[in-house]
Amino acid sequence: MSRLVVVSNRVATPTETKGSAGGLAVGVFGALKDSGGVWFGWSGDVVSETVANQGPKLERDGAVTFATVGLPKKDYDQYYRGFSNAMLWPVFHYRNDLAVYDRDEYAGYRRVNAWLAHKLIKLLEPDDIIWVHDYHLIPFAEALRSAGIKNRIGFFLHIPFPSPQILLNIPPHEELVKSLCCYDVVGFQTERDRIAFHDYIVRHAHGTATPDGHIEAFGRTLKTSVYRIGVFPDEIAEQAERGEARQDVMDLKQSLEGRKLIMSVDRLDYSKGLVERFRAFEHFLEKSPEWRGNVTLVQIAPPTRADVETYQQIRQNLEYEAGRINGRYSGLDYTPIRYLNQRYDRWKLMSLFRESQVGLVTPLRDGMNLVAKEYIAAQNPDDPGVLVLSQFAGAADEMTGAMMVNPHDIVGTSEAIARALAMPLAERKQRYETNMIALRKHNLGVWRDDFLADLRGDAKA
Ligand code: ADQ
Repeated sequence: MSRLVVVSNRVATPTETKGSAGGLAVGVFGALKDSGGVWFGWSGDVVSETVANQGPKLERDGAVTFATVGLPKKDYDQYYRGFSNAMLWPVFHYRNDLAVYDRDEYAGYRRVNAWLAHKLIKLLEPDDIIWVHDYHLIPFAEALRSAGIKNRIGFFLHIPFPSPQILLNIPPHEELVKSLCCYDVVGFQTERDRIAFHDYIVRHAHGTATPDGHIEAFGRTLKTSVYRIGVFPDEIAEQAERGEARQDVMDLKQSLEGRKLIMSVDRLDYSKGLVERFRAFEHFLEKSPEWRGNVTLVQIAPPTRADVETYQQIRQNLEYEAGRINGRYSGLDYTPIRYLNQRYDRWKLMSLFRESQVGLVTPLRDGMNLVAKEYIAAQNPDDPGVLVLSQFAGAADEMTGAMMVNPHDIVGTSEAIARALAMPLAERKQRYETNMIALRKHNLGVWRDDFLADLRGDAKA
């Protein structure tokens, strides 16, 4: 079997891949271990030019080499904070209003992609297959191709692909799509993302796209497909059950004093619909006085990208909203929203999911949303909680047993919370079973193996 080379903006450390990190790191590491290979990308450190220009730092773990590089401040600002997170992220999440375009940042984005590609070339072998992840690295294959690299290269987009009318807001949209066409396989989370890409190819790039995903454009042919990212549900169930008896979880239970628990866990990001969620919970308390004092929303939201201005604003808005709602409905011994800006160990999150009666996952737009899937997998099959899920999360296509909401509809979401809290056991079990069938069908291993089979299989053709 040819070696696998994974390229992602951030590389999980060897310790993280041993289980404390999210499932994704564990899933990708599993594939690397099977075939042997390299995981290449940014270390997460901002370093001096001199340090950055040294070769990648190599750490070995069995057949897997972790190869990381630091980024100089200017590159971090232009490639990561700038074009990736102040332009691509908002537009791909349909938030043109928050996008900031700067030509220099875009040039920096391309320059860093080319620089990273050249660092990787020294580690490549002729029959390696290369799997590139996410929006930070769209031009990566193009840079490798211009250096004469002929290996099979695949790309997986973890976030939504916007419809063409939205994408056109990015001034260099054509260059970006042309760069994507330098891959051999391009994978999306959902069918609607793939169709949006096909639409652009046909309407704006004078290319062709067949329904089975064969694309011809910009003088290249490639395959597109949908690979739904998932979780390992049995592992999560086990973690959740084991954690139940641990002290932190017992303490939380005790502090609830018999109140029902609604759980929400997200990175602190404007795409996650947190303000709308808080308002829906407020509306629910307003309309259901019998629940005041009897239900607590725990919102866990660790800050991310704190040096991007829009992220500072969302943080302020949320603090204001949480304070306002708590001011309105708290009692001497009751706080309706517990809002926590921290990261937690995975087992703790899974156990909290298991303790709760409702999982409230209401992004305004999300590529997939793994929290929704983790929530289901963590439930006690004999007494499962209810997932209230945004129709705009990629996970909504599969989690058909969830109560679906439009997160912009504050009243609708508040009604769904009320229904979820009152739902009889038989209906909860039925919805849980429906979701579990889907979770097992498309677990994380299936996502990874299907993608790699397409990348490798095409290589045989
Ligand atoms: P994210 O936007 O980060 O991922 P999500 O899919 O929900 O969103 O994954 C977040 C992960 O981080 C989950 O595994 C969650 O448990 C974990 N996490 C969140 N808050 C945490 C906390 N406080 N402490 C510890 N862990 C925490 C992007 C896309 C998604 C897509 C994924 C994977 O935006 O749409 O589903 O990639 O493709």
